[in-house]
Amino acid sequence: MKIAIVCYPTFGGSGVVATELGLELARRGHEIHFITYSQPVRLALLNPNIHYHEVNVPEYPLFHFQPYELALSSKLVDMVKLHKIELLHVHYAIPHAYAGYMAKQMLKHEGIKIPMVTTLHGTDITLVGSHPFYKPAVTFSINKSDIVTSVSQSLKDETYKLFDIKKDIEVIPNFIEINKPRLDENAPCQRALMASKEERIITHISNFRAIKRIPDVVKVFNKIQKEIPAKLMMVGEGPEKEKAEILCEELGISDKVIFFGNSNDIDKILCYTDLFLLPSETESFGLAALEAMACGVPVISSNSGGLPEVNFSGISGYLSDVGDVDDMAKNALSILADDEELSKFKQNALNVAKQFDILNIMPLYEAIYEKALKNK
Ligand code: GMT
Repeated sequence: MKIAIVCYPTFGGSGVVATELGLELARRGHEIHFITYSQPVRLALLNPNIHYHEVNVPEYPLFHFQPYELALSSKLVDMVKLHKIELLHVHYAIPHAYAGYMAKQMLKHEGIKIPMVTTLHGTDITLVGSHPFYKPAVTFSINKSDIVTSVSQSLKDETYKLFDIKKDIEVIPNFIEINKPRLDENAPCQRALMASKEERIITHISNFRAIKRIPDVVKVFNKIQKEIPAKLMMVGEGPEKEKAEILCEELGISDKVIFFGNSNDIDKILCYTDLFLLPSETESFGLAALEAMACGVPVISSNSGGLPEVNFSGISGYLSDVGDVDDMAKNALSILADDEELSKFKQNALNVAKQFDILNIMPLYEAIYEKALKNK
């Protein structure tokens, strides 16, 4: 199949999922065209089936806001015609489903029928999309998609609750490539550089937005390090980062916390991690937790949104109510304080992650593409 993938090219989960999906489809022989405003961070153009087309938005001083949706829908029309693309798969409803719908309409006028699959990722529904300023356009473009998927049952339920959706939403969970080589053959895990032998290493990875409840990460770690020797790795950039640095200083734990900024070396950090913290206000899925589990790292998370569909409490880690830092710290210590318990949870985390292996999930996407093409 010839498929156009539209996504946000940044470090966010939706862009990562879209990129990994495209890479795997290309390995399976499909021709994949990424159409976005810059090259997705995890996209290596190493496969002849992978193409990248940049959406350029000319700056015009008259405009207060440059019309990205217009440029994207025009680019989609041009690329569909030029490369004979058969299907659009847009990730994140805003504004991609809307731009995709416009492209479909323009192409229809030229006698070209192309189906559109829209994948809902989370904040496009929960935080941003349900805002009254966007809601009519988001509702419309979801209803006008040929097939709609969501990354968890929780997000599907939420979408029906918040919008007047007339379409079936198919749940296709996010995935991970379990068997990919995670470390360089010549560069083994560098745990010794980060912490001493008796210290436990705890990691948080996110875009440091308020929804991630960054102060809870620091507070949970603070409680842990009072009981056992430990270090905290904070990976990512975002508006809450400075606040977290200040909180670490106030708590007198700055020497035990390392702020990495954004990193493309997530696997290198996860290889020496003992426990992952994700206390978010909500997560439609929690891809970061799955990435940790795939490296055999148990997860302490909140129980909101789709997190219980990924992190199985008492097995791959524990779930607590949002904001309950005492419970999170207690659960973390119950895993970390005992070597045997820790290795049991590590093994379990990996076993749960295997359920989300790309090889299990990819046929679900291929099946919906075939369905969309058949019904076009
Ligand atoms: O919240 C983020 O970290 C970014 C956000 C995005 O839009 O890329 O992530 C959302 O999509 C991910 C991939 O499907 C999910 O794993 C995240 O849980 C989801 N974030 C939220 O729902 C807050």
